[in-house]
This record gives sequence, C-alpha cells and structure tokens, in this order.
Amino acid sequence: MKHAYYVTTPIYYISGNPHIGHVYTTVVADVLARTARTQGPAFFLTGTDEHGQKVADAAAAAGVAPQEWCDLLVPRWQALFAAYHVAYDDFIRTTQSRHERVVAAVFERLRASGDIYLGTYEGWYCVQDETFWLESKLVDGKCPTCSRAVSRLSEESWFFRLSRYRDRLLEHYRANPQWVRPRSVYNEMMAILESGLDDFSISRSTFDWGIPIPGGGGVIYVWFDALLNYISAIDWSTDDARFHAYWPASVQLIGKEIARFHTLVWPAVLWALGEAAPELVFAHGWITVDGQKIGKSLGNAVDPYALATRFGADAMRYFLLREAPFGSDFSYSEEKIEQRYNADLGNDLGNLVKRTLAMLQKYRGGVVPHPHGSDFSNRFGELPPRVRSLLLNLEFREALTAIWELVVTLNRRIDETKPWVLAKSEAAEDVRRLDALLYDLCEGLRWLAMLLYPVMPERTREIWRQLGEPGALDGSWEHALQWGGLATGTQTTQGDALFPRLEPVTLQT
Ligand code: ME8
Repeated sequence: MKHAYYVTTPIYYISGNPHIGHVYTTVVADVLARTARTQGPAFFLTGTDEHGQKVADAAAAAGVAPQEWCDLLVPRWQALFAAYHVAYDDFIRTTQSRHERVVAAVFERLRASGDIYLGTYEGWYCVQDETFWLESKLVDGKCPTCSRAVSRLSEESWFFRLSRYRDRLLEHYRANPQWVRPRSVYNEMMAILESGLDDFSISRSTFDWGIPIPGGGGVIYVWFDALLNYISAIDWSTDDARFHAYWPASVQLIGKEIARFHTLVWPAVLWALGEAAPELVFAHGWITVDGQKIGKSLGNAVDPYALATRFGADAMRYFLLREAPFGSDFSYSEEKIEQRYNADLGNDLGNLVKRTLAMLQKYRGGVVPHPHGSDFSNRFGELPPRVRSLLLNLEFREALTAIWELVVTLNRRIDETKPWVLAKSEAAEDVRRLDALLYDLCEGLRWLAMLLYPVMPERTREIWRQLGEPGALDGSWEHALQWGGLATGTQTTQGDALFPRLEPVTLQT
C-alpha cells in the first residue's frame, strides 16, 4: 500500500560539471519533499546517469577509464547539491550493482514476455542527446533537439515493443489529462501519440560502456537503463513492501526536452512490467541566457557556486521558484536576481525580522509579551493549507506570492500602529496595544519561518534561532501553525542581517 510521497529528478549525465539548470530541478524536488513532510512521509531521489557514449567520450577525453571518471565526478555533483541545501534521501548511480541487477532482470523478464525482441535498427543517432532519430524527424539533416550532426547507424538491435502500448497510452492520456504537465507538453506528446509510435531500439553494439545484455550481444541502450533508476532505487522486484510504499511516484520532475522518454516510453515499460504509471510527470521549462538554454556543452553556464556565494543559496532557491510560473522558460540574469534579492528578501522579509526583533529588544527586553486577544488568526488561518496545496501543486510563484501577503501585512501593521508612539505612553490601553502588536509580529515571524522553510531551509533556521523558538522548524504544520503557538516569555536575540547588502560586483560566465 502506497503511504509516502515520492519525488524524483532526472538522473544527470556526468559528462561534465553541473550547472544551474541541474540545480533548478533538484532544488524544486527538495522543496516538494520538504513540503510533503509537513504532513507525512516523503522520499526524494536524485542521482547520476553514468553509462552511454557521451560519458565514455568525456572519460576518454580526460584520459581516464569511464568508471574512474564517474567516481571523480559524482562528488562534484553531490557537493553542489549540498551547497544549495538539497537534502535527498537517496542518490542513485547507474553503475551501482543494485541498479544493474534490476536492469538485467527487467530485460530478461520483458524478453520472456515478448515485449523485447531482436530486430535491425537503421537510422540516425545523436551522441550528444543519446537519442535515435527517424529521418523524418531531423531538421536540415541535424538533430532536432540540439542541432548537432547525427550519424548513420545500421545494426542488429533489441527492441522494446512500444507500438503495442499505443492504444493504452492514448486511453491513459485521455482519461488523465493532468498526468503530464504543463498542458503544452501534454498536447505535444498527444500529437506524437496520434501520429503513431514505433518500437524503440534498446541495445547498442558499437561500444561497451553500458550494462551488458543478458546472454551477450552488446549493451543496453542508456535511456532504457536510465529510466529504470526510478524503480531500482526503491527495490523493485527485491523488496515488494518497500517498492509499493513509494510506487507510483507522486511527481517525476524533468526538463521538457526529455518528455518523450518519460511520458511515452516510461509508462509503457512500467505497464509491460505490470506496474502503474507515475501519478504526474512535470516537464518544466529551461533557464536561458540571451535566449539560449543553459547547457553543459554550450559554454553559457554561469558557475553555480559563484551564484551561491554572491547571493546565498537560499536566496537563489527563492529566485528560481519566484521568478517565473513553473513550467515556463525563463531568462536568468544577475540583475534580475539582484532585484529580487533587494526588494523581496532584503527590504520586505529581512527588514521585517530586523525591525521586529529590534523593537522587541528596545520595548520589552527581547521577551515575547502577552498577545492580548489578537485577531490575526482570522485573517491568516487559511494561509498554511493554501500555501501547502499551491506548493504541492507546483505553483511555486503563487505560493510565494501568498506568503508575501503576510510579510506585507506585518510590515504595514508596524507603519500603521506606530509602536514608537505607543511606547512613549504609559496608559494601560497603549501598553496592551503595543504588547499585542509585538506578539503578532513575532508570531508572524514564526509562521513565516515555517512556511518558507521548504524554500529557504537555512535562512529560516536563522529566523528560528533569533526567535528563540524551541519547537521543530521542519515539523508538521497541523498543530504548529495555529495562531498563538509562540509562548509568551520566549527570549529572542537580535542577529546579523538575514540578507545583507550585496557587494557591487559582476560574476564572470
Ligand atoms: O537528460 N534549464 O541528463 P542531463 C532547466 N541523463 N533545467 C535544465 C537545464 C536548463 N537550462 N539544463 C538541464 C539527461 N536541466 C538524462 C536524464 S532520466 C532517466 C535521464 C535539467 O544531464 C533538466 O531537469 O542532460 C533536464 O531535464 C536535465 O537537467 C537534463 O540533464
């Protein structure tokens, strides 16, 4: 029985260093997992795609064996994800035996069921994308995805009988119009389905950096190998109870360029195995620079470490989620990050924390006062469930906009209530009003820390520390997010600015 939220990212080719595009998908998965955990168990998988010609070529160019190359590169990927505060539950590598075993077992099972058969492949191949193309799909004789030259291949090959699943795919698409998002990608895949599906070549015999075909005859095509990571990591066929606790995946995140594999081939492979299709495949847009997709080989990628150093990893996470509706392409520039940083984080949120704790220190010795019947909960009681459902529905920009209503309201309340005037009065009513305001501001900060924790897990920890809050920041929202949860008498401390002023420097690409 499925009982956990399961989110995956693509497993990344380690033909080079990671860039901000890889960070993007992985951060989004991290946000989803952290959000899901506010109401139950979750499992977040990422990893690396280590077989195939592209990785073998990169290793050869570096003068090392492919496995050695992978072992060198993986720590770089993991270190970058850690620098962006990503906390995955598992990191799968396709060269691990737990994965290779499953791929071989799937191959044997599907060969026995007739879903895999031996035929001849003739057509074009793009090494960069590790993709076979029909002549009719080429654009000016080049790869339709990356515009590079393709090479002609003719070889005996094992095929997955994808054509057998076309009708079921059509039915599945029609019955579940939300299973592939955004709509533009759903429509594109539907158009491919309607025009027909060919069987899918799943072996290679021209090089050997891959999982051997059981019984000999080459290696398994890197995409067939790679897709199976999503089930090998959760012990498909070796631990049924564990597998069924997670499968079908709640969300599989991918970039839109690999939607074909994930929404046409992948469900069919799963059905051939008697398993369910994922609940949702979300194919997000690209981060672009000067209108071009950021890519490992395009040379237009900004160093993601330099970005995290300049703006802070949490501010970058905020920017990536806040900047564009999730699904669309969006262009990245340092000016845009800087604007968001200064306006939303420095001015709105950072100043709210600073002003609140400074006033509390000045007027009440830093100790949280009595709330005196605050009515704030009436206005914001619905915010936590709303934010959670927006986040889990992958409407990140909308979720952050909703949270900012609270930030803006609290800032406005300070300006309207004028605590600096109240503080000069000794009238009981004024003392009570100042207490109530200060309480609401602190309680608002506690809410903001919890609500923003999935997006900014490190900066919210700092808010939490300054607030002196003893509870768990990453706990369930159900009980914690009731207005009035912050205890009167809590001792707060003022700390450094959450989002310090930026140094006027420009990063090099
Ligand atoms: O395709 N903007 O690996 P890959 C946004 N190994 N996201 C981007 C991006 C950009 N400019 N560039 C990359 C592969 N990404 C296969 C996947 S899965 C079974 C096998 C992200 O290293 C995005 O998630 O080329 C994209 O799909 C992924 O990195 C591609 O990574």
